[in-house]
Amino acid sequence: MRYSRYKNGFTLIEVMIAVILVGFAIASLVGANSAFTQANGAGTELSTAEFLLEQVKELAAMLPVVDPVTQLANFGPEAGETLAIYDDLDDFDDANFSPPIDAGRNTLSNFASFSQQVTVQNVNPSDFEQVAANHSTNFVRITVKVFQNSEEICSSSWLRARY
Ligand SMILES: [Ca+2]
Ligand SMILES: [Ca+2]
Repeated sequence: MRYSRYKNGFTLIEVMIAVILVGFAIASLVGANSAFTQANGAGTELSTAEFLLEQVKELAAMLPVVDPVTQLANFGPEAGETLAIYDDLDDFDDANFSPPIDAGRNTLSNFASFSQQVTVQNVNPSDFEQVAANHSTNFVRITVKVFQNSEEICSSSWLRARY
């Protein structure tokens, strides 16, 4: 019979080839797994940085563009204002929060290796790329950069208009 050789199972060579193939498969899975773990580590830093960026965005979204009392008289924090009572966007110009803060202005000591840097600039209404003198236009650009150990991890810029 032509197929009689196969009736008693696999030959030694076939078994050895199968063992080697399974070995290769396991080796490549182990390699892939450690690559995933590394990518995950970098992903955690990025998602933490993005979370910290969102906190500043949320906080900024609740504030008017200029101070409700002094209006255009002053760019930056008004006399006596500290983070706890900052009440307009330009109060946050040049602010650097290290450790970072959340949208409720609480210090996030758990993320002490991160910091948030905020810049607030007026921009030209006909060309938002062009920075204008403080309070000279109705548009401001807020830029937030999140650093980890002085390395920039992520940043975001957006515009607000004063009505
Ligand atoms: Ca203010
Ligand atoms: Ca102000």
